[in-house]
Amino acid sequence: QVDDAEVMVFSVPSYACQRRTTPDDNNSLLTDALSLLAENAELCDQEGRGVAFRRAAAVLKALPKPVTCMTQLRGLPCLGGHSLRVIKEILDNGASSEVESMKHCERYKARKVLTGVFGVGAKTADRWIREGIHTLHQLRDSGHSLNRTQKAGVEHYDDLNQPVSKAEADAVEEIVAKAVVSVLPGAQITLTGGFRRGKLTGHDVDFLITHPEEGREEGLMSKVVSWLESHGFLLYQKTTRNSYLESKDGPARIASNMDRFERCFSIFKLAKEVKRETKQPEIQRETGLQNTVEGPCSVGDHTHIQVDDSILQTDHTSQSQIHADEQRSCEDGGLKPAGHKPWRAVRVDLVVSPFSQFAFALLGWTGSKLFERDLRRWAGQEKAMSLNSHALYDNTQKRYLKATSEEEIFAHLGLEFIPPSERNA
Ligand code: 8DG
Ligand code: MN
Ligand code: MN
Repeated sequence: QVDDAEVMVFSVPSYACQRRTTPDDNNSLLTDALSLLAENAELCDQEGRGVAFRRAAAVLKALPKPVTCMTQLRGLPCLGGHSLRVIKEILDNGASSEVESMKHCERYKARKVLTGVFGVGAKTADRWIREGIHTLHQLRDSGHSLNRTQKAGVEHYDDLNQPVSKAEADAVEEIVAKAVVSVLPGAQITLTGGFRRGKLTGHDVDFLITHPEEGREEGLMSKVVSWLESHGFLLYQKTTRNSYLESKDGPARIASNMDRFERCFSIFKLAKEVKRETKQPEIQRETGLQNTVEGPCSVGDHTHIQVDDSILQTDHTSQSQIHADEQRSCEDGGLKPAGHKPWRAVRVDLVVSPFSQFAFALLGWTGSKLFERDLRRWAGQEKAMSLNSHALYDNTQKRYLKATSEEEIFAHLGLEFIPPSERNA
């Protein structure tokens, strides 16, 4: 028994953007349980409950030491009665009965499998579940017609549900960098999302693309996508156009969550890391690209294409190979073991921002989602400002506040600067 007087009582500020949260977690037993409850609420389309559990998990994630007793949590923000009950049960018994029974619930498992398909959200999953569809096999046999995104999601289901490593993110970055400088010299790419925050794995790889001369970035996305497509790197892509400039919404609407950058949701065909043999030609070792990135297919006859000062290996049969794969997958619903293919599918998000909005875009696309949510809530509730990935508007002064760096945005908001690696709320 620990005496109350000796117990370390934690204290954390209530907005996630006021806290430093590294990728490590001293309380993963507790935060995993609360995250599962959050996930379940989100799968049930109960966003409010989901956010409440996410907030509770984030508070525990920010603690410098493992929680050992409830007394330590006195006065902590964002811990509601439900979350506290779950925490207490885990501290007492090592597990939460609610979480354990949820994990074994058929409906939960079905929701997880179905929303695990890229392009399937909570509503679609629930519609299918009401029809008795709980598995991918049942989905295939149901005869439902899937849209293009969902077809890709089913086809690459296993790959897309396997975490992306940092090494794979780096390999994707080299490909995207090559594409970007090839179609527009001087353009810049920045890794955003979880990998910018120092996470070791992710569900996708996120990039922000810009050019230091305002306006030069216009039309960039379609060129980048064409380059990637012609080099056989894309299994799927969906590009949406910028609509910010065309909008007449004005400042009143800028707090909206969706931003209007030109963006591309894609699935990359990434060569698996292959053990290098000594017979590698000198020139390939010097390029730097060769060691981590191979052409989409590393077997068969290679064609070498000169791009800038580097060489990319591209197998020109790759496109027909993709079509052959697709056909096979259409027949078996993408549910067959993939076998020994030399590549794997990786989700990649690309966003293009004009240079003048770059700092806001970078801040907005670095996350975490809860950190972003609280930045905007802080801006609105504490500072009478509206923040989004394009701009910061001061509702009192009735003007936009300019910024060319994340540091300036934090300063405008009256917040201490939190570096990306400490935004893992
Ligand atoms: P993970 O992929 O490693 O699992 O985590 P992540 O990188 O933090 O999550 P993400 O889902 O890839 O999202 C990265 C950031 O992008 C996150 O801060 C939220 C942000 N984001 C979207 N969609 C949109 C959007 O439509 N507008 C804006 N402004 N941001 C968005 O995911
Ligand atoms: Mn991400
Ligand atoms: Mn993403």
